[in-house]
Amino acid sequence: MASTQVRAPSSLYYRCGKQGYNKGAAEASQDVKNIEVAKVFQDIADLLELRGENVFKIRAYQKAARAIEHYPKELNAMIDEGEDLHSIPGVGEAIAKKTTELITTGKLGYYENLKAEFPQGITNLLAIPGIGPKTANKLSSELGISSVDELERAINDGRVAQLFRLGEKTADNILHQIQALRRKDQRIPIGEALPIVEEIIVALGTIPGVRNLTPAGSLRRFRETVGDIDLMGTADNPKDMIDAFAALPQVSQVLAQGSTKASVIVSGGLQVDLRMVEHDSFGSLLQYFTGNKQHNIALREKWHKQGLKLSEYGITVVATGKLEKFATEEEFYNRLGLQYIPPELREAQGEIERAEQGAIPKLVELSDIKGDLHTHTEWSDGHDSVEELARAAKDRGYQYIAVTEHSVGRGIAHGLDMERLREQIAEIRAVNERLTGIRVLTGIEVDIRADGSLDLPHEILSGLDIVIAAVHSAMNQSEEKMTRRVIDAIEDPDVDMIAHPTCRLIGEREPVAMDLEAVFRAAAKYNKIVEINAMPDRLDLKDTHAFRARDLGLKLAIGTDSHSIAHLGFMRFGVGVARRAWCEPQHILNTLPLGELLAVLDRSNH
Ligand code: DGT
Ligand code: CA
Ligand code: CA
Repeated sequence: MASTQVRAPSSLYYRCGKQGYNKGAAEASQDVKNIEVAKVFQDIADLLELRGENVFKIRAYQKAARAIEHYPKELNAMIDEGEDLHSIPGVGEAIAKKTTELITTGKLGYYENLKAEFPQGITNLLAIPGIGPKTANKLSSELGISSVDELERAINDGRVAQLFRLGEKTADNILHQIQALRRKDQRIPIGEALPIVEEIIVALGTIPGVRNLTPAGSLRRFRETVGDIDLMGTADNPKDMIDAFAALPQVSQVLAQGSTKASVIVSGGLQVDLRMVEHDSFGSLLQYFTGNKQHNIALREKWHKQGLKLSEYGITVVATGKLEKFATEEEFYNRLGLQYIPPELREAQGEIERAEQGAIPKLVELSDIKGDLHTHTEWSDGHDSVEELARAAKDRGYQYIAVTEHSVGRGIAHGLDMERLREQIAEIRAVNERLTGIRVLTGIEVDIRADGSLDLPHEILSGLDIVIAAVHSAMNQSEEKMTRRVIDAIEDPDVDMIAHPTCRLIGEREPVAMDLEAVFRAAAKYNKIVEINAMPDRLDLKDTHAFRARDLGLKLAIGTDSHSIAHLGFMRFGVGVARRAWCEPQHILNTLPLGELLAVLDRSNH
């Protein structure tokens, strides 16, 4: 596929641009991912809307698309295992049938026929966030645009601006979204990359004589997206490892293969580089390839002046030519008179100076986390029951978990109104009576309406253990309006925490226009918590924002926004963001034990 297409919905392989890699059609039947199925149903909904179809029919496809996109298990695996797709909420008879056709044949007849009714390429335009059927139709019929590239050209030469009433602004906004999509095309969110590399590590870990398999590079530093995966390891016989690596079933193309290193492309188009050294040199290797580049260059230049040469093999004393090897990174940093620097801090942002002073803090770790403050269950758009979630939280060693469904407000699937929230509170009480060793907190993720008011009244909010407020609609408001809107929520005495403050979706939706500094100052003034949302496609606050929030002394909490028990595992991505923001346990509220947490949440103390 040409890199000129942005998430071309007519194709199932939307992230192949960078390597120019394309799967053979014969593979399609085994490997249609949930996100790709969701895309097809979203397209169908868009095309039906374009055709002016009945709104319930359109909604059914939208709902199915959302449910499938967030479903914790791959549908192709479910079909292979003979599992019933009806068990997925929002998937009825007709959709299950279409899904099966799509996954087993790689094509959906209904979709192909529907597309044939419209100008070619219109779904390419609909795939751009912010372009609805009306706009797409106009661009297609009046300007003859059928691809993202053509659209970009038409924006740049002013034709798009001429077409719309709010010309310049609309055109600018579209361009912005195109650029965001392009970026996503080239970098993979960490949430997708980490499971891929973990699978590879498990597969290679069974080979005799292998040790130290560790991802390096941006993945180890927990950057929110990665350009490729750098995998390091040591082995008694490196050649065996390299051969096994190149022969993995995940590998679709071998780019290079030598005796100690190899580069491959795995399904989805991601490049993985493996490097092997001898056991006693692992520390230097890992340090060198963890980066980032600026961190390494700064170290190298500083110690070069002191007569040491740093490389992936070790440290050479220039005067004698002697190479010192390091089995661990700790020994490597200590040899330079430095405190160990955690990978998340290696961004050339002053960490080397701090390490010289012995002033690197002890960063928060996953094991410090005592509970999750942001989750959904089957009561709204989640997948599991309150009790299942509570048991899973207990299994993770948590002391508490807050159930925070969406409120009923517009645009959110199955939001709770007062009455259903009351029913849920009763169920949570019952679960708390049945279970020991875990406390389920009552809560809500209440919608902040466009005018800044909350979607549920004080009457019900005041009785909850935790009230999270968040924006889910009218995201195109002006900076001034959006800032005011969120600060209104912060000022509301019922609100404890602001969730995913910027509303961005990595590579898909730009952050809302908002004066984050003003929001932070309001949160500080009213002593409100700001979330680091750990969902890997959100990571919101992001690292630099969380750094600033911590600096301002704000209370931060890491929430997974889980929609199933599997998502509780997202916590590590939030911890990664917090570590990149130099957070220690004391900066993260949900490192507190239950009693202390409840004291902080007690609104009579605010
Ligand atoms: P990415 O893959 O774009 O997400 O970012 P990284 O940081 O993983 O970069 P990558 O894969 O190009 O290289 C991995 C690490 O190897 C990088 O963080 C530092 C090290 N490295 C790469 N090139 C150089 C270089 O020219 N000099 C030095 N000192 N280190 C380098
Ligand atoms: Ca990399
Ligand atoms: Ca690399």
